[in-house]
Amino acid sequence: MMKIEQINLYNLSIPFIHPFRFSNGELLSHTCLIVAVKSEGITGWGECPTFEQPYYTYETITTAIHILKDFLIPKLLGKNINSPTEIRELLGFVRGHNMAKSALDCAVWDVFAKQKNIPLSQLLGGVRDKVKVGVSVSLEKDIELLLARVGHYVYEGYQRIKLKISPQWGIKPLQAVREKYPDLMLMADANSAFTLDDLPLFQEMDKLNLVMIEQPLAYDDLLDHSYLQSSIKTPICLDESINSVHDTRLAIELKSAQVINLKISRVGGITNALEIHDLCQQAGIKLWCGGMLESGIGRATNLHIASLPNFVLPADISATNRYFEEDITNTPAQLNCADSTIDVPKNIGIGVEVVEEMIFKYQI
Ligand code: OSB
Ligand code: MG
Repeated sequence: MMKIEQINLYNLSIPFIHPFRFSNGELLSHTCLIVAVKSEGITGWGECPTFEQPYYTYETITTAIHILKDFLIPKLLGKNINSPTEIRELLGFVRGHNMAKSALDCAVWDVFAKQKNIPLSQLLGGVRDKVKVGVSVSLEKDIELLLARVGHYVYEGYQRIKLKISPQWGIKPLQAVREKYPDLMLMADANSAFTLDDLPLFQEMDKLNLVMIEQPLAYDDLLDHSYLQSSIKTPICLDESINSVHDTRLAIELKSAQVINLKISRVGGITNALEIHDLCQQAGIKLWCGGMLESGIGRATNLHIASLPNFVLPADISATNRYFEEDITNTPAQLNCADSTIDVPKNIGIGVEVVEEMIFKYQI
């Protein structure tokens, strides 16, 4: 039982070490919203990792501030909550805006874990203390630069590499990396840049022994993905197309994918993520935890959910130094290079302490 006494909202912009390019745009810094939910001396933290532009989902920093300030936060202030699972219901009067909702949902889950004096992973039913991870490699100006970047990450110990792909480059980057690393766990993420007309390209990709092809077709499609999955043997993974439990049920029924990249923020919070997790486990759909280039707060939350049993493929959760010069928490995430894992934080709640000076340093 908790009373939501106060909610603080911060807008941060943390510069990336390298710009992050994908089929839809380029990001120079991680602009995000951080929420702090306060209850009886405990502070819970959550991150809304939407971009400034509607290039991934329709949400932007500006819409998220609007929805949080004018609708979601007023609904929660002063409320008594018996279980963190009540947040989804309470915020259900707003349609969509999953990333705005997710920040509050995660912060309340953090408060409950801290009240119970246990790590969030334990509250969620996690079964492992470290998580297999890989790295998502941004589009580069040419193949040589891409190979250098991939070489750097492989040298650091990442055992799974995800390449962003685009119509401009086609299959060439994948072929180049596959040629140099015949046994690497390699996968592609198209961020919806292709259509079914590109079937011949995907049939070529099918020969490269990829772990999966992520979101090849439209961001709101499930049907064409089903056709594509029936035409190639490489597993298709859905990212942008899965925003709810309902989307997940449709994808299972339509056989649109064999794998889902589950992001807490994209599905509107932990309660939805848990339900999707269980649904996929029953249906034989494999999961892995995706990333939104989060700060140390969102990344910590992701590590906890990725400790659940059906997260069976390497996560897009990389070490802090893959993104930023420094972490806004006291515990930068580090790669265990021997087995390409990152430890799930062991302390209570999200298990990392937010450094207040860092919040002010990066606040805009
Ligand atoms: O499509 O998975 C994606 C980052 C921002 C938006 C969308 C995606 C990504 C990534 C990066 O691939 C994953 C990460 O390292 O956080
Ligand atoms: Mg993706």
